[in-house]
Amino acid sequence: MSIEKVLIANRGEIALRIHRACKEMGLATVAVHSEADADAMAVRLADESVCIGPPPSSESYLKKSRIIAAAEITGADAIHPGYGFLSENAQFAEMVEAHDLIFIGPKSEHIKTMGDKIAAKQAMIDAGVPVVPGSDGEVASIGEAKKAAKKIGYPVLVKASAGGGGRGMKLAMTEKDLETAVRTAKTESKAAFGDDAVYLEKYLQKPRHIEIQVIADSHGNVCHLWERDCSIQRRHQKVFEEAPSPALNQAQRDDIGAIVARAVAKFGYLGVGTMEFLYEDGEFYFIEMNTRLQVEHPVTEMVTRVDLVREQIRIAGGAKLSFSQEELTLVGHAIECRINAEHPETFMPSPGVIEEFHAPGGPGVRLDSAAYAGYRIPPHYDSMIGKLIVHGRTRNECVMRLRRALDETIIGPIHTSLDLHRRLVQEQDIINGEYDIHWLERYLDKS
Ligand code: MV4
Repeated sequence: MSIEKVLIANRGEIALRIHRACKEMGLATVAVHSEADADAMAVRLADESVCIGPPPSSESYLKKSRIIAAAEITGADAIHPGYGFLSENAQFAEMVEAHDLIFIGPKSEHIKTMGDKIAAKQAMIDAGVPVVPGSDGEVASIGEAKKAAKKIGYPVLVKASAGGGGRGMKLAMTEKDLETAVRTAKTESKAAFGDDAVYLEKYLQKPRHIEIQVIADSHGNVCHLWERDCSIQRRHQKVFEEAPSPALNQAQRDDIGAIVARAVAKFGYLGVGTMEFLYEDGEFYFIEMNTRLQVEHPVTEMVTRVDLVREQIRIAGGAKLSFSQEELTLVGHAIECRINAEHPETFMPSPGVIEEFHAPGGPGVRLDSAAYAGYRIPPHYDSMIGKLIVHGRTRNECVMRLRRALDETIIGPIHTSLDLHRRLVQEQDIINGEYDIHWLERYLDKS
């Protein structure tokens, strides 16, 4: 079961992140890439690379059989899916295992359960996790929906069971809106996911998005690595993430962490995962679980000094976690800014050539990016070109360091979100850590 060569089934900064973990473990790497990514940094650095198809991800990074063929041709033992693409595709995880390769991720049955949001919520209720008050599973008819909503109390959110990440949600302020909300949610969900199952939840008006990082090995060891606060987002795209959450005290974070770790152990989960909660008025409400490594994993790495990608690979190879819950400590504060190649006003992708590139450095600064001077950003993929992560002993030190690091960073002449971040770190609410999930959209509306 030992892993010697890892195929990286992803692109951009996360492909490089996985390559770095592999190299530090003495493992060989295989980069797969589309025709648009031939000059990617991960392709250049990997021991071997395989072109798996034309630029559209549907023809390359999403082509299961081509990726598996690339692993077989190069003699890779394991496949790391990164995030996005095939990372939460239970069928791909199954296919990988069926070809005697190791999928660096959870068991396919757990990917499947968590992909079904109704099943995920039920599993977490059974494991003792607090959830948002809602319907008892699916609402199959308007009549059922009305009955459930009356019990829950308006406003209610209609959510698609096959959705997640904000896709396929409809708000009903009063009973008058409910029929339309349920019908459109069902129609849209059927069209997008081929499944029209929906459920209801009480709509929380001003929560924070707080997620708990967990990790479990195949020997029954489960740890939580506390939380990340990801409330600063626009249209369900996170912009700025931090750990620990400025809204919680140590007793609160230890309590919710323990609840989550116990639930994950009961569920029999393997690998890294994130439980997403809404947090309002001192209470946590589970909404979804992500069964992948997340974009914002570095903030947790900075405050716990755990290499999550290294642990993922160790776990997949059958090793025990390299730490126990008691050995873990939270040190200082970390903030991540996502750097997107996008227009500052319209937020439309703004690809092109990066001519000038200067990475920030110095104490407590980490830049996870696969970009370089001369790099052409292909127009076919997500606009995120990197992440700036800063650590400080206190939140204030972290914010001051972040300002300084943002001022050092040069990426041009393309448009990026760096200017937005430079403005955000001057805002009193951000400095004070006083925000909810609607803060950024309100801020952008008035500025
Ligand atoms: C909610 C909610 C309010 N009440 N559920 C959006 C993404 C998906 N993961 C769940 N989402 C929400 N679910 C209830 N019962 C508000 C949101 C929501 C949100 C959640 C987290 C981060 C940003 C958000 C932005 C808008 C709405």
